[in-house]
Amino acid sequence: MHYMHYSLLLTGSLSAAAEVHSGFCYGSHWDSNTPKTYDDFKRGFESAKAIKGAGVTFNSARLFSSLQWGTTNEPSSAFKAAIDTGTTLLMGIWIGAESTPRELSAIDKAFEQYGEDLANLVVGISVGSEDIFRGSGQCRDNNSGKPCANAASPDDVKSNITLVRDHISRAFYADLLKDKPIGHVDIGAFTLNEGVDFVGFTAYPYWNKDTIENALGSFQGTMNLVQEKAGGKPAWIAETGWPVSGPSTRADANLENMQTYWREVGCSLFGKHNVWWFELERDTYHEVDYDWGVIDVNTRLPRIDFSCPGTADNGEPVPITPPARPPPSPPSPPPAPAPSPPQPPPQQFKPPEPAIPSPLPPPPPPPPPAPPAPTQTFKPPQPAAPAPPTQQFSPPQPAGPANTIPFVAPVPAAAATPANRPALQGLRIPRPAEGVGEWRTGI
Ligand SMILES: *[C@@H]1O[C@H](CO)[C@@H](O)[C@H](O)[C@H]1NC(C)=O
Ligand SMILES: CC(=O)N[C@H]1CO[C@H](CO)[C@@H](O)[C@@H]1O
Repeated sequence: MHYMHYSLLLTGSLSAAAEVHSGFCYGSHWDSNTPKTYDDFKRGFESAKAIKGAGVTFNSARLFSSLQWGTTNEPSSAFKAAIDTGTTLLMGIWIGAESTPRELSAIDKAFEQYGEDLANLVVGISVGSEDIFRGSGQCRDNNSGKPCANAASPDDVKSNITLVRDHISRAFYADLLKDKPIGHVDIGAFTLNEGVDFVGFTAYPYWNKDTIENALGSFQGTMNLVQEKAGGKPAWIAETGWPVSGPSTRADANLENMQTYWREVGCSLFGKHNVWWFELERDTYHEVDYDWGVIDVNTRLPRIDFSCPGTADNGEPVPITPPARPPPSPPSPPPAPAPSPPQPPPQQFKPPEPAIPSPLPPPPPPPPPAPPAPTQTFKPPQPAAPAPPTQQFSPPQPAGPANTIPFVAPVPAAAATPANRPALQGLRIPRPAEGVGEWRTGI
């Protein structure tokens, strides 16, 4: 389609319009009490860039929100981390009657601080994420008949887009963003193609309860549907992935399938389409025990072999270096309650994807409700799946001086985080295995 300037990408002589973006989705918090800090984003962006062997550099980030989690209208610390690591951004605006104005205010502040440095990284701006799906009967019927939270009608989304366009066109940074596409991300079946410059979609054969054998066909079915509905507008893959753990139906959440999905679906897309994979490491989505991270958030080791057969990138795949774990910090007091916290992005209850045209038989009736998810058990790093014979895959190296990819030590909080949040400096992600707090958002 429109993004076939692959060879240009590899020679490094590309215009912005021709560039294809590859990266991951990044939530704004670890749990509702623990915002991601500048260091967290920076470490994530650096880890993503260290992934080799897939023929592309994973140097793009999709953000669901432009707000720093837990603040009223402070810009996300991801912006500075993106500038410092050269990471492009699919910026997100979490929409709602209250949250849209706050997001815009945070974006104003961000451009006040970073101006062109930030604008140069912006690939596009998504106004909303899966809101139309959450406003649909599909979501309600799959949520025990209760309306899904954070829902919007197509008209709501359109008027939010209009609001955002008007705001930006009158802002002091209007010129910096004048060529940046504004669009919306939703589940394929709820594609919005009015008032948008691009169509972002999420596609999850796992939620569609497809077997891994049918996952590629299912994904392609969704993409074809979206491209048809997009009517020539660019269609961007804003989220796709396969979980390593979580409830299993015919769609099994396990390591082997995560690997297969990367190799069959991911490798068929990288460098040809804009893709933001879900996700680099487990963050906000823990209502139940799902883990979609291609890197283990505990050990920071890669779970899968990232190499794609036959890529133009013949370099030896380099394993991601696990950074030294920060020293345990003393228990921190919970952050001061933010005045009316922003809407809970992004991954909440998510029923199976609505059916899409597909050659597959309909899924069997949903299984009976599962018992409460057990506390997550710590999983030791798993060996990566064997690489194809033509490509070398080096096993992950232990952290240490011999590492090939330097881990940049966290910068002092003063450089990046609001001065009023020293308590969060060095805060580690609470994990049930360590008996630190509850691994639930409560939202
Ligand atoms: C934006 O969408 C929300 C729903 O998410 C809606 O309540 C609000 O009215 C919309 N704002 C505008 C300006 O249309
Ligand atoms: C009414 C409705 O759309 N319900 C959907 C809930 O999810 C299942 C898949 O598990 C669909 O088959 C139903 O159509």
